Amino acid sequence: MLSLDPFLPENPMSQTVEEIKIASDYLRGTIAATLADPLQDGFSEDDKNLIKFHGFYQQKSRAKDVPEAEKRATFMVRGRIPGGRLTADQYLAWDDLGDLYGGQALRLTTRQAVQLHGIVKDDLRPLLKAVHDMNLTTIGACGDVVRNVTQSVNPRGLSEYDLLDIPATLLSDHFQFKSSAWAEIWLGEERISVPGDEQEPVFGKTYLPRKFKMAITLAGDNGIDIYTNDLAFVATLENGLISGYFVFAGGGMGMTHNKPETYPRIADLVGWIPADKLLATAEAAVGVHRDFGDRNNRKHSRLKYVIQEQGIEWFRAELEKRQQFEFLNKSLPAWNTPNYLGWQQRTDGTWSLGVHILCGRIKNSEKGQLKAALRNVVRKYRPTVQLTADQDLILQGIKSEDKQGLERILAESGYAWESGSKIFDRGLACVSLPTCPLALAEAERVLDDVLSAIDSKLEIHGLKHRAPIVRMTGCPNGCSRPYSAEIGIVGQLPGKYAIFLGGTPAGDKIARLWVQKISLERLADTLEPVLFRWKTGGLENESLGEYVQRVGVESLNS
Ligand code: SRM
Ligand code: SF4
Repeated sequence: MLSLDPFLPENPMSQTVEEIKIASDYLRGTIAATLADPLQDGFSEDDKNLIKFHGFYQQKSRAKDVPEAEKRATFMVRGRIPGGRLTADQYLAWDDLGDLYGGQALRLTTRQAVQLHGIVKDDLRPLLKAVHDMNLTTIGACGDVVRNVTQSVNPRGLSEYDLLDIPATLLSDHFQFKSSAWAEIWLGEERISVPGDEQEPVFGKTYLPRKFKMAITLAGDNGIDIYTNDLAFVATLENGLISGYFVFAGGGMGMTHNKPETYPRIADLVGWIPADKLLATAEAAVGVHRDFGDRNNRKHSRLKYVIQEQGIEWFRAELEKRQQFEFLNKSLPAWNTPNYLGWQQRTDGTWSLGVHILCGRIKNSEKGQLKAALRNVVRKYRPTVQLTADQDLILQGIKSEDKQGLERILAESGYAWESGSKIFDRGLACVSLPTCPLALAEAERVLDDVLSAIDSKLEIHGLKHRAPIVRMTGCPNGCSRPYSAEIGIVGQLPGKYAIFLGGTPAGDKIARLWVQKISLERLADTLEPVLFRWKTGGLENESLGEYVQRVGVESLNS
């Protein structure tokens, strides 16, 4: 029976994740034993929680045409790629791994990482070792720890953006868990620590109550949606160096339908810190989550609930006590979300090409040979690659004389890598069906049709060039950040969606629930009157989201 109190575990008799972490001997559990057992295709219920810390999830096909008894456990593996920065060799290595283990596909994520799906148990070890060999890892890509650190992209090769590489990597490395369980299990390294004697300096034995997400950007650039993170650092510059950071905390998207005690939240500005206080502040914020996050109810355990309930003043004071200095007040510059798609010249004279990839899915299909084309391009022209928080990628450092050849390879692939219409540029959908176990409705597989349908309404009203940001998810967890989009379409039931309105292009406002249980086929028709009202009632250059914020979601029903 489901608990009526959303803050109580659904089955109080079951081993909680907290107990599993404590009993795991620093994330070892029985993972190694299961790996060695040829009769098991998947891990025990307890270990299913632990493998997330190692960077992968156990899944099962949700295809209706395969009988349940025939379904085998498969795995989704996620990389930890700070700032989504890859060398040409690292991109090619991921591409190889997609061919070898991941169903000939890669999936770029909304946090600048790569995921592979459909992995079988016996392939986990060679796969994770291969990720290690490319000088990356899967450590802490999932689980109750600090996840992949996102960083604003740098298509123009500007030196001020390059400055973010060091703090992004520093944060990522500093908060990577220290247990040698990963190296023992996946690389076969010998255990050097004595059981019972191991230390996890920042997290402790029970790690964090829940996931913790960090982002870093330059003041004025919110291309990575910093307000949706637990903690974000927004760098200010002086004399060509980072002088300090605005610190934001308490963002998060996840909610549950019809449970108002769960909600998406945008981060608050805590204050400004000098550059040398970065790690101390990050440790203090992670420490507050570790010590005050709700360990009894995982639906209530994110830092956003601590901050919402205790107040931002309390949080600021707690951080100041822990880091032993005070935040300063500075005025925050206005936000932009710079476009990275298409060609841009870099400061060193070379070029970047931002490639639009629908839902981040890189594969060869009837829509074109995208995977093969990107592989050929990277092999031939050796660009560095930066993954974006909008599931795209940027090829960087292309010589002028190579531009034509590169475009030819992409054109010959038959894949529409230049998004045909503005609504596709920032349109996102989460993975959803068939792999995500939490999906209630389609997202990625229908995004193309949904965006096209809304686009045709925009065309009727002469609004195509002002297309709003549309993001879709298969459930309310918010993996494509629908609640910071101008139009958020959130799965409720198979074929039925709630529509949230009022996020803004700057990404600093939260969208609010407008209507529920709208069928897939009626989404665009339902939105059309709102588009019309925006067109006729909006101020000059006012985006749809800003319009909704001004008039209020409720007024759209009258
Ligand atoms: Fe997410 C859980 C996919 C970004 C909030 N997310 C999941 C799982 C692992 C489902 C599960 O728990 O079994 C999904 C795996 C699907 C699959 O088959 O691949 C999943 N999340 C994704 C990705 C791949 C979506 C995508 O299409 O790109 C993103 C991977 C990011 C990465 O590289 O690390 C992804 N997830 C996000 C984001 C966006 C972000 O961080 O910028 C959010 C909202 C921000 C936030 O964390 O609040 C997000 N994912 C969630 C939640 C809700 C957490 C909550 O506080 O309630 C869940 C459910 C959970 O953790 O229990 C979830
Ligand atoms: Fe799965 Fe829901 Fe995340 Fe989509 S939003 S990937 S359906 S958990």
